[in-house]
Amino acid sequence: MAFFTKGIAKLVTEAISKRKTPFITFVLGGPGSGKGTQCQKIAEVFNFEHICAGDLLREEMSSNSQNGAMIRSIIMEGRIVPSEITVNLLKKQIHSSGNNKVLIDGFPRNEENRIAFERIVGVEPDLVLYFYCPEEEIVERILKRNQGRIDDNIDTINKRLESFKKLSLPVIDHYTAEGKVYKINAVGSVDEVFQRIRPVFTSLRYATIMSA
Ligand code: UP5
Ligand code: MG
Repeated sequence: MAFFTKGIAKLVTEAISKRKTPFITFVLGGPGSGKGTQCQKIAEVFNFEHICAGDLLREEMSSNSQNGAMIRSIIMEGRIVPSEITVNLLKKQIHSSGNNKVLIDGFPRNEENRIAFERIVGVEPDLVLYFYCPEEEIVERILKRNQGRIDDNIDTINKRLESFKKLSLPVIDHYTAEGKVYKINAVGSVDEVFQRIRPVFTSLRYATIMSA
């Protein structure tokens, strides 16, 4: 908000509200790279809806639904849940949010996820944030987290890292070729990292006014 007067902020809000489809930002990066932490801040400061694919799957896993046991074993193995399940959970959440600016945290994780989202939800992302972080930092952060996640142990962390490199990096390459990726150095304090992200969303506001 710092660079904008109230009048301009109102114009931006109106410009975005005229879009027929929500403004979608995919937030990608290795496990523990800070996606969730930074999404919370972006959501708060720039008024986005934060939808975390992993959280939706963990809720589904604990809900005793027919897919619960399958999701649990896939998460334990650091593999990727079938696209149909995740995309339908995301679609429901996007539609019920009522917010036309959405951050999708930790999805798509492979090419199949990406294609299924485009097919089932019928939109493509406007922007992709990619947090890059060295593996030693990732391992240290996750082992310190201590929130009882079933995948926060060294065996599963190594499998999550392998899945990320093998399956998720090609998705980032795809969007890089489309010119949609904004790469963020995820090392530093939470506030330092947020200061690197902030200009993306402030310039976005400006671009939205220009194209409105
Ligand atoms: N932390 C954060 N920022 C920090 C900083 N700048 N400096 C120091 N510490 C920092 O952060 C991780 C930890 O680091 C926290 O303790 C935080 O305080 C600290 P966080 O913000 O939680 O990082 P994030 O990138 O969100 O890490 P997360 O572990 O949630 O990432 P994953 O991508 O591994 O987890 P997710 O929940 O997205 O997915 C879990 C599993 O679900 C996947 O492995 C997969 O099996 C399954 N899944 C699918 O199959 N499909 C999907 O679409 C999504 C998930
Ligand atoms: Mg997370």
